[in-house]
Amino acid sequence: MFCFQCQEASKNEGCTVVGVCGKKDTTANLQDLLIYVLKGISVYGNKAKEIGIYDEETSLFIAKGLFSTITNVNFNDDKFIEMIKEALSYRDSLKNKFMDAYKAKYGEEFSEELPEMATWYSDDIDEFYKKGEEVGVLATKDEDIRSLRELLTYGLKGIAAYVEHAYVLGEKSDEVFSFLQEGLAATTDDSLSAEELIGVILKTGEVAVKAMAMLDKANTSTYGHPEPTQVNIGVKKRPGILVSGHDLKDLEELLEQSKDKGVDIYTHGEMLPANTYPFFKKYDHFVGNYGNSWWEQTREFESFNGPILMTTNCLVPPKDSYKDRVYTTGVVGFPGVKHIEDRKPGQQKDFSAIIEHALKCEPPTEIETGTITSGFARNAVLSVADKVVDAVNSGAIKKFVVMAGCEGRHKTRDYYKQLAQELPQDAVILTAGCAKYRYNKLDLGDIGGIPRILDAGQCNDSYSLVVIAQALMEATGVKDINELPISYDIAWYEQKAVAVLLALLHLGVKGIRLGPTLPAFLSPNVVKVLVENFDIKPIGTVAEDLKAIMGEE
Ligand code: FS2
Ligand code: SF4
Repeated sequence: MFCFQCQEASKNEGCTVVGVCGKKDTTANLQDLLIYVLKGISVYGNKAKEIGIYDEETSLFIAKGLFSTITNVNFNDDKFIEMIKEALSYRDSLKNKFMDAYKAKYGEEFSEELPEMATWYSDDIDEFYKKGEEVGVLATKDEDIRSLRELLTYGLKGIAAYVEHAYVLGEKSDEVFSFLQEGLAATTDDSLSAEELIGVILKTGEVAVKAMAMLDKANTSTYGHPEPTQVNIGVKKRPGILVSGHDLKDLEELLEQSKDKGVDIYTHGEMLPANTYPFFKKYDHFVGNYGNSWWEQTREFESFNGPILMTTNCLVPPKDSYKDRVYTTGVVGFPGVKHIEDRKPGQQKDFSAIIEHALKCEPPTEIETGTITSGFARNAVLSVADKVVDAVNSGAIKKFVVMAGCEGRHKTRDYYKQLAQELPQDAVILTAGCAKYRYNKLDLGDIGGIPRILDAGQCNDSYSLVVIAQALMEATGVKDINELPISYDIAWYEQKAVAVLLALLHLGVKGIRLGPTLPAFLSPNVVKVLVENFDIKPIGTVAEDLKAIMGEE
């Protein structure tokens, strides 16, 4: 195996024996083979589109396939074997449609030479494992082309997750779906120069903004606009079910099926912002958030005492002490962990097993009490836009610091807590994603009623931060996004953060600080391009960065 797609890649170079995330080498190789076949489908998909053939089911399959290979989503070899088989069948059916249409249109057989991923086939599982070893990241020998191809692929994985979430709520875009195939096909094209690949990567940022806007629309049109909310972090006396991940539809169906059953529902990690949606507030048994970000689950799932529903990333390989209480659903999977099947058309998923399980469990052990504030998504912030603009104009707010992104295990991430603590009283933190758990329980006060930590929601809600920046531009008459009093100090971990980063670059944002380390998949030359064109920089010390952020260097 060789994997370097996340921030915790071993030695910031790559995992080669087993993933720091717990991914086995066999799983990594099967994931590589799945990506390889998805690229093969995309080679045909791209060509088919040119002659007017588009298949939504195949597009959705590609999105789910990409999503399932994001860090901490699926650890189950059997699932990847099943998906590789399905992928080969999708590829061949699309190929046949394309070949027939081509012949009908041009009166001759299609005879262009195609890359191997468009033609390779096997139904032998041993061969899957073997082939997976050959077709991973290191198959591209040139370090810079490899870096660009992977940067592109990881951006596409992030977009795929947004697309899948939006699709479940009835929002879709042929343009975004098609771009997943265009981007994947570009990674197979040996004739593309580094400059041309960079062009596709920047377009990925543009499509990421569209995908994020689509997901925002899906969420807010289904569940209403998040409202500023004090979310309870203590526990109640009844048995509970803990819901983690990002999938709001799963939460909705679980809440509906569990009402009046004698159980309470709590959020964990990235599900916290669900507590701020008007739609979910109507459930009396939806009682708050338990614990912190994803990596603390090994301790917090233990003390929760009840069953846990993992709707998406981040799953940490569960300890035996609570493994029987973990349920996965959707694209998530782990060997030996119970999986709740997908919904059938027109029906809900069946959460009865997890509800019955909860009733046999002790209530959660309290680990903290009080509340945390969330719900400052775009609508809530824009509803106090006058107040915010006045505070900026009067100098009461000198700086907004976007500290969005991911959390992770590394001790170096204490940087974000310290920076939050040491930011001067006239700085406001804008956040989204699980990165906030480093500092969202600190009391940083407010500026004239505006909290100094504005939490827009999940990493999936980063679009809110874009809308807030654009609204500030409009209100202050600033023409260049970089003239706004906003500084970006992004924490990254997995591939959705890569999509968000590319979105920010597309919007022209310069001077982003990225930490706790720069991605292992960026070669020195690619870093150079990002520094020269976008002034991207790694985080420094808290003291240095504070000065620079506040414009005191
Ligand atoms: Fe956090 Fe993990 Fe949200 Fe990422 S829960 S790092 O995959 O999705 O951000
Ligand atoms: Fe390593 Fe991250 Fe890949 Fe897991 S996802 S194998 S931790 S680089």
